[in-house]
Amino acid sequence: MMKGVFLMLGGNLGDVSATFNQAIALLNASSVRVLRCSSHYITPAWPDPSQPEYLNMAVEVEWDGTPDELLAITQSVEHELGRVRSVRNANRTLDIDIVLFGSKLLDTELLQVPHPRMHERLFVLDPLCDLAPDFIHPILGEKLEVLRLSLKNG
Ligand code: A4P
Ligand code: MG
Repeated sequence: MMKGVFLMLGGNLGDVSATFNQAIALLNASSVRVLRCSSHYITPAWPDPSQPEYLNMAVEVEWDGTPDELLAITQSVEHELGRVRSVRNANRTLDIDIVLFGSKLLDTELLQVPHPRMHERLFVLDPLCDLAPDFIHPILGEKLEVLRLSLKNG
């Protein structure tokens, strides 16, 4: 079983908190097991803060398959919960990103892991540090909590 797999959930349309609960139920009903959940964070929309605020949360999952198989499941959950893909950074009911897959590095057409922008985003690092502040970023070689504090303190 693969541990240290972290997903980032985000959304800014509809009742996002309810959508998160449904997403967790759908993941658990598939072959993904949700182990731990962060708090919910209300965050300004990036890059355009005039858009509706987001709710973000991180979850740690246990997963026995490949990263591509996990992506297929997270995308089907997004789809089932009303996500319509349009332009990049469009408002959405639910986005699920695979932010970390243990210490694995992936850079394919389908999947970049660690998520290439995770260390620039408090809306990712705040929830993630609820769960794994001491996890070492596999490229940057720093603890997530150190990355979070340096971003927060500019
Ligand atoms: N993809 C590549 N790597 C990954 C990964 N690690 N996890 C590919 C998931 N997917 C990955 O994603 C487009 C393609 O990225 C997928 O087909 C997959 O093969 P998408 O979910 O359709 O599009 P997107 O989410 O609009 O694009 P992207 O690049 O994921 O956007 P970001 O950078 O994740 O930003 N503001 C706040 N406050 N909170 C947010 O959560 N999220 C975004 C999305 C913008 N602003 C936000 C938030
Ligand atoms: Mg996405």
